[in-house]
Amino acid sequence: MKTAFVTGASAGFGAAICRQLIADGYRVIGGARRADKLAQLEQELGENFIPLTLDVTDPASLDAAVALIHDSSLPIDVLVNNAGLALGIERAQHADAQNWECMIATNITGLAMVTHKILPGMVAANAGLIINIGSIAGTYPYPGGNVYGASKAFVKQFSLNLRADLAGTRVRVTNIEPGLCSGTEFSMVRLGGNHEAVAALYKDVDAISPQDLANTVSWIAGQPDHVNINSLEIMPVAQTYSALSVARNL
Ligand code: NDP
Ligand code: 8X3
Repeated sequence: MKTAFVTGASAGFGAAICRQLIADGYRVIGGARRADKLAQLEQELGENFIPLTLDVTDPASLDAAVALIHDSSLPIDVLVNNAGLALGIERAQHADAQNWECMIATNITGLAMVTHKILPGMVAANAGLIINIGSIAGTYPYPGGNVYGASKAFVKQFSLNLRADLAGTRVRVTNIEPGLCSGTEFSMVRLGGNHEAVAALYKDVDAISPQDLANTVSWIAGQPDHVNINSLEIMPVAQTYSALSVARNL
């Protein structure tokens, strides 16, 4: 049985990915800070779900989690670097510095350090797949995207650079770049629990669902060993590009 390690398993995409990978026949180690949410998922998914309390921004927590994984003698076949968040939608000049620090610590440092811990085992086994959850925000700028979008641009380039470093190995790396998705806690976290603003964001929009994203992960993980999906951008049909803005009489 193959083992997957999914970060950010307690909600949203991460929980849906855990459900899907278990349905696909994987044993899944699910990491997140909220142990109660992970315990609920364990109740639902049974013995093939292994909950792991983990704060990717805390080196001691990460060390302890990786020690548990090593002690369990479960080689990680698939790592899904999903834990991440956006905080705030203010323009840069009005943004909260602590929000920026938290996004950098989680989306950049956390993702890089989880990878740093897991990658050597994959290279030693000459097998494995890392799926990073980036965002369209790493490609397309928008007002208020500032550090969040930049953190996802890091994920995009880090994924490509990993591919370069892994030349000559059979370890695979994919960056998934989703657009607007409903049914997760993402916007509630970003907008500080403002239910009205969250409802307005998703009003009358057929957005991507966590299951759509889990299906995408499942498809990537199901590719033959010689196939690497470098990147995959996925938006709802309802979302598309718009013209650049022009300010007049500046
Ligand atoms: P959710 O808020 O629903 O889930 C985020 C998950 O990350 C939670 O399980 C949370 O668990 C976990 N997490 C946050 N901080 C940490 C941390 N320090 N250590 C460990 N786990 C952490 O959001 P989504 O499911 O929507 O987002 C998942 C990923 O997808 C993120 O990287 C996000 O940027 C990306 N994304 C989301 C889109 C969307 O529209 N929803 C679109 C594009 C990308 P806990 O709080 O228990 O630690
Ligand atoms: C989440 C998608 O467009 O809200 O990463 O930044 S977006």
